[in-house]
Amino acid sequence: MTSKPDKLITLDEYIIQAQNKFPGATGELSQLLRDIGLAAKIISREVNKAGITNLLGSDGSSNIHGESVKRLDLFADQQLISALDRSMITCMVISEENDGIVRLNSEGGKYIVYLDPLDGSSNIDVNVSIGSIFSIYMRQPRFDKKLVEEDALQPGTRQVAAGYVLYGSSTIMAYTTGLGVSAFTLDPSIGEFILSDDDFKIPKHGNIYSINEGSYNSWADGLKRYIKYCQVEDPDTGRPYTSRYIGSMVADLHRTLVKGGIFIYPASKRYPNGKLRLMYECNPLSMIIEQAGGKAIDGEKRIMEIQPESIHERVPIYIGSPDNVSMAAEFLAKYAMQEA
Ligand code: AHM
Ligand code: MG
Repeated sequence: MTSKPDKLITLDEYIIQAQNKFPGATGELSQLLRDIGLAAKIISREVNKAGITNLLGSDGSSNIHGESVKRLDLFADQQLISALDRSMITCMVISEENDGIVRLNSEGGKYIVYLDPLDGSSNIDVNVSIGSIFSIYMRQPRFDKKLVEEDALQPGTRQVAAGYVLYGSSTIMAYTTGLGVSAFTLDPSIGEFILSDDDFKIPKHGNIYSINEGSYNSWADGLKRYIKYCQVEDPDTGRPYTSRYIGSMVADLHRTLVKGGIFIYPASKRYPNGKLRLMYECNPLSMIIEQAGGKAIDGEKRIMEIQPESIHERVPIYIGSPDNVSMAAEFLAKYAMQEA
């Protein structure tokens, strides 16, 4: 469910208009969002021509001109980090592509940004949708004024903004600053993101479930039974549901936002804590989904209330339409009690 704008507004205009509603705003968060928008346009351009410029290759390979090329995910990482570095507002970046924290030139900058520069990397080589994810926190004041990794270990409820860019059949950027979700579509002919949906809302219930069923045998009993419930025929509740799984979280989440349903990446034998990362995959997409009226839990607890212990930690996730997520949680709770 979306709310279509009645006139053409670019991402930059929209961000400035939103900022003007808060007279005391410094404009720094607006600048940060515009920096991410600019990097997204550059990444989108490279994603679209990746096949011809050899960006699909590994680090150290050469393109047809004999120039050395970077992998697309490293390229995306560099574009986003240098865009954030230029405006001197962000003090620290944590990215899936870097083991430790990345200190930027502006040590005094007031924002900390988490990035998954190019999510869905296994889909890069097969021309399937991929995405970038970002999550923004304020730096908390410290008595010694030093900048340390612990400054970044804040629960998702403290995010001041979060969003994603989906490089699909068109490039879409969606973000929230805690006042609903806005989405923009890139018009490549003018190189601008144009507001396509203001105040995005997820359907309360959806008929699609999304999970990698290859790990079925090692799931919790409650999850096995919930997925069977999704598959049982019951026309009154729209079952059997449809199964859809792209393998790029951003793409699976965008579909869930538009059409409703549930996306799950559970704990399994291979991934005892789930595969997806709390800080730069689950928290930002949970903020988007909650702002759109949905729910995101780890099976029991709200994802955004988890106190992180490390910057790259993983967490199981059940996310999507509120009715679907609540139903999945009921199955998990009921059969966990029976297993205990
Ligand atoms: P990545 O960050 O290495 O790309 O991994 C994250 C991706 C998600 O986008 C997606 O939901 C998941 O991995 C798919 O994993 P699997 O192939 O195990 O189903
Ligand atoms: Mg990822």
